[in-house]
Amino acid sequence: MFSRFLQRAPENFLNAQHMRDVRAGRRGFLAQALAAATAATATAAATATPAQTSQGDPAILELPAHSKGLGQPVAARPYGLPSEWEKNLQRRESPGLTRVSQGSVSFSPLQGLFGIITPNGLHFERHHQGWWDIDPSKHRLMVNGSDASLLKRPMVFNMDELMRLPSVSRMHFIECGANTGMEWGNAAVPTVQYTHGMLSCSEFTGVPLRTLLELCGADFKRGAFVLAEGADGSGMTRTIPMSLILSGEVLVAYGQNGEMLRPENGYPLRLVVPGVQGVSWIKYLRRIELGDMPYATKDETIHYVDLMPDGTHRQYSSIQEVKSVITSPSGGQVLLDKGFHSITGLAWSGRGKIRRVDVSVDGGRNWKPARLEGPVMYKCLSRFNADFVWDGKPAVFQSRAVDDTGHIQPSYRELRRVRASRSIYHNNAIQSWALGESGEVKNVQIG
Ligand SMILES: Nc1nc2c(c(=O)[nH]1)N[C@H]1C(S)=C(S)[C@@H](COP(=O)(O)O)O[C@H]1N2
Ligand SMILES: [Mo]
Repeated sequence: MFSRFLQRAPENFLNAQHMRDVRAGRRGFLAQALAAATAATATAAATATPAQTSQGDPAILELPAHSKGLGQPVAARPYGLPSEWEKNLQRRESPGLTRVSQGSVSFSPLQGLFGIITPNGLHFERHHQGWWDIDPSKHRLMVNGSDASLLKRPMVFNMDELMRLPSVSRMHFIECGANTGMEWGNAAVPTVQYTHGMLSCSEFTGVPLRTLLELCGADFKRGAFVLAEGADGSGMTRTIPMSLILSGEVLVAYGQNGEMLRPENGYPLRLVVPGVQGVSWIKYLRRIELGDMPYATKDETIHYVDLMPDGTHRQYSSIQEVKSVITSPSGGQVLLDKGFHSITGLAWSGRGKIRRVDVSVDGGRNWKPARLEGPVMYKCLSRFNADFVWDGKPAVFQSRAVDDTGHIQPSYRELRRVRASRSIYHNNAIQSWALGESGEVKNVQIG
């Protein structure tokens, strides 16, 4: 899988020269060894099926050490780790984004991930005041009412008590409201890891918040809002509307992809608020309060508001609208050669399921439906694929998603018409990647 390794090279925007070198070498090799296969490649290009193989490569005839010796014993590593050869696939901090790393972001390497699930070690991180590894035996969750008439039986749960309750497991994406926030004015960062990497998707396990509120005797009519509070020093507090909670989809979660949450992601307890921006997914969850009006906390008034073109601020715009991005080929990657390449990417909507994704290779003049790979789930990432045969000329890759409520992902022109260009949050515009004649792919903005 030579070319896949190249495409998954690390901060590949920094390594463009290396990739050019390897590609040049590969080209030379291909020229010699694959002369006979040229006809086959041309046919493949015409029928859009991959045909490049390492036919004629003498490496297949050599017996390497691992075919002759004794391998490693079982449980040499009691908790498994990725291959040594994959160690460049990392979440990365964007240098200079914040003054201290405790109040920063690490981005998921979307360019190197397959399918829809983010491995726990590569889930993006966003902390306002650093992360903690909290002793679960000491952690407590309090559920109370803003006054005694709203909630009859205030309770304090420990982790054992929570984990005895009936649980559900659901696959959902989480996207920080500031994802793609650096791109509002112009194309600013080189790779999909930095343009879209505040996005991850996991199977979360926990107790519906509704169940806990029922146990505590909540008045669901008057108690129209819930305040969720984290245990870290940032004093993260967010208002969650009861309409989301009543549906049963808001979870008090302890599980992530079959194991306990990672400390960076809120161990031992976090809120899961499907479809809503990441800031509402309170980590290190310590308190739930039932109230009868929105709380207008600091994280809803000073932060996480949208600057509108007329200078006013929009509050509580929490839904992550329909969005998609091509993860490969994407900024910083280099296409090895002309011929067949698979275009692949992710689509999601905070309103429901993805209905379709269209892909353009000419900057939005022509669109073709991509293949949506199943299962396509509610408020979850969906994987799409499309075929591309490169003729060696410049191209511009774009994807445009539509969700099952009929919302269509906007172009930059359409988005700026209603949101202008000086916002931070909720940029769901169509992403463009420009392919040059050299094979290098770059972040550009169109329209
Ligand atoms: N307690 C607490 N919860 C928090 C935060 C935080 O700093 N402290 N950050 C929020 C923000 S802005 C986001 S985008 C998500 C990020 O979740 P992750 O770090 O698991 O990716 O957590 C949210 N919940
Ligand atoms: Mo966030």
